[in-house]
Amino acid sequence: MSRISRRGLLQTVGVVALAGGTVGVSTSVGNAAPIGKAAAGNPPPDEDGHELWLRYRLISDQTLLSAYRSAVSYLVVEAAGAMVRSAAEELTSGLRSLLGQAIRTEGSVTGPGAVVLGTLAASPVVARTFQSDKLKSLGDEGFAIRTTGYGPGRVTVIASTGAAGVLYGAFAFLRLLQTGSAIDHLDIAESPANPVRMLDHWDNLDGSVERGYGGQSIFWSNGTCVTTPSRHQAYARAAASIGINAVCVTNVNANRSANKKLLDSARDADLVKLADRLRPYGIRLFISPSFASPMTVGGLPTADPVNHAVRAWWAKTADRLYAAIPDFGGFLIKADSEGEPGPVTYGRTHAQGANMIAAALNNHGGLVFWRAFVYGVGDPDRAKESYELFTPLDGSFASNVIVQIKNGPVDFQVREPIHPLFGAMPHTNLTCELEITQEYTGQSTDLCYLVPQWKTYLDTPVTDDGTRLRDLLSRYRHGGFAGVAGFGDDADWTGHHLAAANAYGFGRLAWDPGLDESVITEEWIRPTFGTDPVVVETITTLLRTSWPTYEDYTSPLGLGMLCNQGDHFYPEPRVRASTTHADAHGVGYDRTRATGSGYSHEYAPGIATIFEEITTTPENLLLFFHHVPYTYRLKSGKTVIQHIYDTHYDGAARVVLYSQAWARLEGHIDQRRFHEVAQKFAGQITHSALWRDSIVGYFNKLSGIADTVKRR
Ligand code: GCV
Repeated sequence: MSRISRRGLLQTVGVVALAGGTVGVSTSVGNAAPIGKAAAGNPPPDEDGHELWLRYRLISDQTLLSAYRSAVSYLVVEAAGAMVRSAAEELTSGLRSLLGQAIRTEGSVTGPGAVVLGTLAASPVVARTFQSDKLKSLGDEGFAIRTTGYGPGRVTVIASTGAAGVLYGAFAFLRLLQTGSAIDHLDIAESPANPVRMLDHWDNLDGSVERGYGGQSIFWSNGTCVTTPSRHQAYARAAASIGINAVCVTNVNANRSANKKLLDSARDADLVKLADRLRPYGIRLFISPSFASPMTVGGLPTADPVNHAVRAWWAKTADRLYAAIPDFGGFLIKADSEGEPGPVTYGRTHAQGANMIAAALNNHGGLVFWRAFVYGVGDPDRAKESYELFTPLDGSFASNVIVQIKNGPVDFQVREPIHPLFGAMPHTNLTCELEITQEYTGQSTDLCYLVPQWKTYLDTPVTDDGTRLRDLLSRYRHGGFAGVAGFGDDADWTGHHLAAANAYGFGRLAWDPGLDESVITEEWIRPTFGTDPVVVETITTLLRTSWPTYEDYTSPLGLGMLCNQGDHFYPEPRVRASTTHADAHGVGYDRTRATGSGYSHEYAPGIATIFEEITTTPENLLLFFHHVPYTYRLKSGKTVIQHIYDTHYDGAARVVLYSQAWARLEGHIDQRRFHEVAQKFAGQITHSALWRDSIVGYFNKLSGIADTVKRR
C-alpha cells in the first residue's frame, strides 16, 4: 500500500490551496481549524440514513432522466412467487422514485418501454429473447438483462431460470440507473462466484449485540423476536440488493445465559416469523445454537457427539425445526472456543462434533457452518492453533459441513497475514469470515473502509500454484463468504453514515470478488449521497485512504493487538506484551521456523519461504513474523522506531485533514448527515491522537530512543 502524502490527499479533495503545508508535516488536534463552507445552494432535506443505498432519489441529470423515461414506462411480470413479487415491487417503487413517473404493470408487452421480469419456464418473452442453454448456465441465482427491439422502440428483459435470479436482476437493473449507466443497449449476464453469501449477526436474545455499534438487535428483544416487520423488510431488501442469500440471526457465543435456550421449542414461533420475513428476498435463516444444547435444553447429562441420546436429540430437534420451517438453512457453531462448549470436552474431534449435527440436518438439506476460530488450547502461539487442529481433519467432515475460517489467524486485526488453513484443506468446504462490524478498526467512531483490506486477502495466493483465495473459495460446493454484520436498530443501522459502505462492499465482493474497489465505492456513494462530483470525489478519497490511515495511527508493520482487552477500542500496548514481544531492545513476534514459533511453515512451501526470511517478508507484516531491534532499517532507510513515530503522527494528522475535507461538503449534502458525520470525524481526531500519543509514548519509553523529528 503506497503511503498517502498530505499534499496528495489535499489535492484529491481539492483543498490544497487552503492547507499550504509541507508533505509529512503533522497537524495537531488543536489546529483543526474549519476551512470554510462550500459555496453550494440550499442543502437537500435532512435524512437519517435508514434508506441506505436504496434511496432511489429522482435522477438529476436531465439528459439521462429523459433517456431513462423513454426506455422505461411499464412492467410486465411473467413469473410467479414471493421473490418475483419482491422484485416487481422493488422495480415499481424504485423506478417510480428514480424517474419521477408512475410505473404501471401490464399483462403483456404492448409497446416500447416495457421492463419484463420473467423466468425461462414461465415467460414467453424470456424464452424468445435468450438461448435457454446460456440462461441455464447462469444458474437459478444468476440473471441476464437484455435490451431488445420492439417496433421502433425497445424493451428490457430481466431473466433467470430461478426466482432468486429475477430478484438479483431487478436490483442490478436499478443499480444501473442509480449509477447513471446507459441502459439502451444492455446485454448483461451475471452469476454469483460463490454459493455462500452470508451475514452473521452476533445478536443476543436479550437484544444486545456483541461487537455491535449501531444500536440494539434488529431481530431480538427481551428474549423474543422483534415484532416490527417493516424493519425486517428493509433489512432483507438491503441484504438481497447486494446478493446476500443466508443470514444467521443469533450470536455464535451461544452458551451465554441469554442464548442458552435458543433451541427450546418455545422459540420456534419466533424463528418462523423471521424466516417468513427473509424468504421473499431469497434469504435462508440460520441460527447459532450451543453445542451443549442437549444438556441446557434437552436435559441430558452429556453433549458427547457419540452418545446415542445426544444424537437422537439433535435429530429430533432438526425434524421439529424443519417441520416448522421447511427451507431452514441450518446452524452456525462456535465450539471449544472462548468458553463455548464443544466436542473436545469429550475427547472427540471437531469433525466428530460437526458431523453429528450435520447428520441431523442432512435429511432436510441443512448445512452446518463450523468455525475454525479456536485458540488457547495448545500452542503458545495463538496464530498456529487452528491450523494444527483442523488440517489433520481435512476430508473427514461431512459434505454438508462448511469450515468457516477468519481471514487471518489472529482476530480481524487491521493487518495480519492470510489464514494458513486456506489452501490446506482441499477436501473440506470452506468459507472465509470477514468482520464487517469494525471491532478492531474504529467501531462506529473512526472511518475505516474495509473493501481495500478485503481485496488484498481475496487476491492473495494461498497455494504454491498461485491460486488466490477468491478462486479457491468459489471451487467448493458450499464455498464463499460470511460477514459479521454490525447492523443494529439505530436509524442509520451502523452508527456511522459512512460505515454502511462496508456492508455494501461485503455483499458485492461475496457476489463477485473480482469487482474493482473503485466500482464498489462509486456504486455505494452515488445512491447513498447523490451524484454531486464534489461529494463523490471527496467521499471516494476518504474511503479509499481510510484503512491505511487507521493502520498508521494504530498498529505498525503487522504488529496487531495493541488495543485494550474488553471493548478493543482504546490503545493499551502494555497489556499486550505477550503478543507484541516488545521489550527494551526490540519488537515483533518471531514466527520463523529457524528461531521462532514456526508459524511461517503452516503455509505452502513457496509462501512459507517468503515469510521465513526477513528480507522477503512484506514490510507491512514485518513485526507479525519477525522480532527486530528498534534500530532495524526498513527499505525506506528509516529505523523501525522512527517508522512507528512517523506513521502515528502522519495517520493522526490525516484524520484532521479528513475532517477539513468533510467540512467542505456542507451544503452539498443534507445537514443532518453532514453534521452527524462531522461529529464522527471530531471523535476520530480525538481517538487517533490518543492512539498516537499512547503508542509513541509506549515505544519511546520502552526503547529509550528519541524521535528524530521535531513535532509541532
Ligand atoms: C463472538 C473475538 C471477539 C468476540 C467474538 C470472537 C469470535 O474474540 O472479540 O467478541 O465472539 O472473536 O469471533 O467468536
